[in-house]
Amino acid sequence: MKQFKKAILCTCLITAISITAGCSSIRTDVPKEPNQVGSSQTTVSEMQDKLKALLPVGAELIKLSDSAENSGMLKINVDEDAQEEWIAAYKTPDIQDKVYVAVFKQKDAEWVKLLDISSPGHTIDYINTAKILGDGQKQLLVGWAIGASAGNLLEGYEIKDSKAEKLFEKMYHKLEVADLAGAAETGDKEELAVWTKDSGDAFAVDVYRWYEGSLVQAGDTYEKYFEKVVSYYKERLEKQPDSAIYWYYLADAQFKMRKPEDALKSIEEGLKLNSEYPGNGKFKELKETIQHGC
Ligand SMILES: [Ca+2]
Ligand SMILES: [Ca+2]
Repeated sequence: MKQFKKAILCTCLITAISITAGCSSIRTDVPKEPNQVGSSQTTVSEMQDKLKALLPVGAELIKLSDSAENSGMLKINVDEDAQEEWIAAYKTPDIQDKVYVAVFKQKDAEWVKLLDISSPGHTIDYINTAKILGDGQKQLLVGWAIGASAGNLLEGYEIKDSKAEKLFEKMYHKLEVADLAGAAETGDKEELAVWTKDSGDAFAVDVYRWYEGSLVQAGDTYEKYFEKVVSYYKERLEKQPDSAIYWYYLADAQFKMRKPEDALKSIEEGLKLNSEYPGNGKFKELKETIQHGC
């Protein structure tokens, strides 16, 4: 739990979380930058020069992770063929508060730019690939940091036949990307567990999966996934039992993991506090939802 807390508060730029059956574990999954690139033994430095030549004049590559050797480039497969593409993050000299991400693909001897997107925020929070569509390929995920309060904006892109198409946008404060098993999914789609900040370290949590053209709530993953959310709030309530917001989200998590009786008990604890926020009205709303869902 301590490890999870540390990780979820971590502001590492590139983090992926793998969840295995029966337990959860966390790993920082930074795609590797090889010392040598391709069969021609091109060095990373030479590769930087090649890609920079395709960027606007004066563009500077920016770091994609905290690792010292990070060069602002990632080698990662983002489309339907087995060959890896290069992703570069950069800034231009004229607009310093904007970040760009470009994807390059090698076609014959040439490198071509498939995608060049700019941030609505000032920096990058997350970048990786994941099996969102469940078609056997991985799609590109880019999380732009908007601000401490507003959080981050996640964008998903499908890159196919040398064309990039934006699939979705989703706001988040903390994000987990993992293949969460669920009864409604027979493929190997990865799900997005989205933690949205409410107040302090209290988050509204939900899990989403791609289904028929959009991200939808993956309710079939709740029973297993929300075990960790329940633990998260129970741990905080041990130290701060008079926090109504923790009781509220504990009840929400218990309901989602199909423990309505536990959820109703948590609501009663929350109601006793007569808190200004989230207020008894919110507790009663949740109670009604639970009673209708029972
Ligand atoms: Ca590829
Ligand atoms: Ca899944």
